[in-house]
Amino acid sequence: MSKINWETIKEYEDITFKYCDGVARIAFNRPEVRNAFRPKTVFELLDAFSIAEEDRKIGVILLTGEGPSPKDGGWAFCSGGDQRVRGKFGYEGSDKIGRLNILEVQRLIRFSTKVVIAVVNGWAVGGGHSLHVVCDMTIASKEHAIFKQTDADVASFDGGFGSAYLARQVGQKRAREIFFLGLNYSAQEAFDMGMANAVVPHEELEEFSFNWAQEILTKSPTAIKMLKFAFNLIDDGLVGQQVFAGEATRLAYGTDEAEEGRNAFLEKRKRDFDRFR
Ligand code: S0N
Repeated sequence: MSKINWETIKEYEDITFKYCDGVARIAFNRPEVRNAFRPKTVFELLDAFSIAEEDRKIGVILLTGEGPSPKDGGWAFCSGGDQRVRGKFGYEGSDKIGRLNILEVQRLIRFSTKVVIAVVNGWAVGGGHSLHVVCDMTIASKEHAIFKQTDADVASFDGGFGSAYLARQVGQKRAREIFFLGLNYSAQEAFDMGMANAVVPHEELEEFSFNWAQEILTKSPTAIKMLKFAFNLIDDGLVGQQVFAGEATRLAYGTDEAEEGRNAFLEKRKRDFDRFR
């Protein structure tokens, strides 16, 4: 039972979205299917992540799964795409349009100005495994976290962030093993491989993650954001450069030099940058 006084930010059907002291908690809420996602789940995630991104009170986002399953008591972070609604062209909602919109969630996490921590409270499988990979950090339940990449079992393949960043984290050979064999890995094995930051007794998982978030919140938000984008930059190519450069431009706007450029234009006078040389 969580000792944190979470308050609901917004009600959804497939996820929960809560807040406490600068921290947002977004959780899959389909424990009966090991927190598999369908298009509706993903639309709700996109909404919640967008709200969290715009909310200045929030500095850290915890991504986790509700549980245990009412059916059998099993725990899950996320078991990937809901195979029951997978059609010929992606995952289908009530409109019957095939989508793979979880990739948009991956991008929101990757390019979020907030730190996103995967709190892996159970199975992290398939597209759920990819989500933990794309998060900034991963904290795993000692008893219940199991990492497994089943994409190739179900003729699916995350050839993007879920495999490329994984290889950055655990090395090429290990990443290929994880995808090619689809074995189960414990929290400790994930930690030893470098894809989990901490292994924590299940009872303490949420409080531990919340405390890490609180520590991050004591740091300079600008420094944390610039560090996140600097870590991303080398792997994100021109998009990484664009994100980093955009933030650098915003910082530069704070200088007297930038004000001179803007004011000279607005005052219709000749700009004078001499004193900044
Ligand atoms: C998670 C597993 C290992 C848990 O096993 P366990 O504990 O034995 O439980 P089960 O009895 O198997 O499951 C309990 C109930 O939950 C249902 N269920 C579980 N997972 C799913 C699922 N993904 N979809 C639908 N239902 C699910 C079970 O059917 C069972 O229901 P009942 O009680 O009614 O029988 C085990 O369940 C397992 O292996 N699950 C499947 C994992 C899987 O293969 N997921 C899909 C992997 N692929 C993707 O996610 C790719 C999609 C994707 O997002 C993507 C695609 C392209 C590019 C990028 C990505 C990306 O990865 O993001």
